[in-house]
Amino acid sequence: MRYTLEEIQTIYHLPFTTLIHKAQTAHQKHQDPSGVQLCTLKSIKTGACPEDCKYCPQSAHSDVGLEREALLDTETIMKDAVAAKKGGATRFCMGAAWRRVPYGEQFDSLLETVRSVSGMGLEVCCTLGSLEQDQANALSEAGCDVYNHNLDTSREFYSEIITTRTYDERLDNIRKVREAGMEVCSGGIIGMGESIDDRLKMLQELANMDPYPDSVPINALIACKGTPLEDQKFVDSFEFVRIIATARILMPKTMVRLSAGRTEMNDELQALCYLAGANSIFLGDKLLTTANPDTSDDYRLLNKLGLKALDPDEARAIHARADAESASLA
Ligand code: SAM
Ligand code: DTB
Ligand code: SF4
Repeated sequence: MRYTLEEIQTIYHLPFTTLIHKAQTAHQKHQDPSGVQLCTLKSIKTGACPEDCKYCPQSAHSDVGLEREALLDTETIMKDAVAAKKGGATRFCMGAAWRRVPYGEQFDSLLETVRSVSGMGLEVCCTLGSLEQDQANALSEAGCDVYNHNLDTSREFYSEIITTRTYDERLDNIRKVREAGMEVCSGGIIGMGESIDDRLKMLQELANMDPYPDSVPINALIACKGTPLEDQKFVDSFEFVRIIATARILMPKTMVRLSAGRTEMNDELQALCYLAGANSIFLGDKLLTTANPDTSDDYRLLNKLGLKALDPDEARAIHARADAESASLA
């Protein structure tokens, strides 16, 4: 189904009550309404990234005072993976501040890490920058289930934020990920100074992919000191919730991840995001380089709301059932 921008604008600007109702209707049909996917992030190669993404504390073009780190070895990463599993995460996401994934020793070490984490029974996600097709294939074969590669914003606003790569390079990389048989995780950042239409155009790009991404992370900009976006105000709560709801309506089968920015959100706002169709979060006190809420606070809120950790097998069964129902109605 190809959405026009006008159709998406109509959804986004619905009365808030109707918007949430529509998002919930899609959510109740296609998702486990009581399940929240718990993912843990680990920065496996930090800082000194040659890309000039204005939002990112890891860009070498920013001056954040971040300690740079070489690629971590398998043993070190496995300690975090074990802790993540103990903490209740079902997916372990590894991020590297690379423009392109390197070949040679570093890639071999990465593959060993992927095999080890996958062998523990955790879903594995990697976000490492641009890949060659043979690297995508090798990652997939080693057990990487998902690759995260965000569009981040609209095609039109992209060059305001990043000049060292193009939107088409991003889309091309996503095609390689699919070709290799990995799930696609792709979303963006809200609150960088883009217009509402830029946000909707980003959702349009994502929703019109065939198929659309399996997960869509929606990040609220964390304005880090030393980045060109350090003075951006935190995104308006209701604009943020509207984006989550619109994403849920356009992509009913995707996992909508309430990603960066939760430390700035109170319980009520996070609950609104769940109501709008978010069903995935990062669990653990750190994202890649910035803070995330305490795990105990996250569990406290989930308990208060009667939500629980999503069982990946149960989620797949619900998705398949909803698909079969939709097919029989078609
Ligand atoms: N280097 C790889 C890439 O760019 O695809 C992977 C790591 S990169 C840090 C992953 C994502 O983190 C970015 O696409 C962006 O959406 C998000 N991100 C980075 N800095 C952020 C910030 N300050 N606030 C919110 N999201 C951020
Ligand atoms: C995504 O969309 N958000 C995560 C994950 N994918 C890799 C990263 C958020 C990073 C926030 C800034 C930091 O901690 O460095
Ligand atoms: Fe590098 Fe990714 Fe940060 Fe851009 S977002 S500077 S590519 S780590």
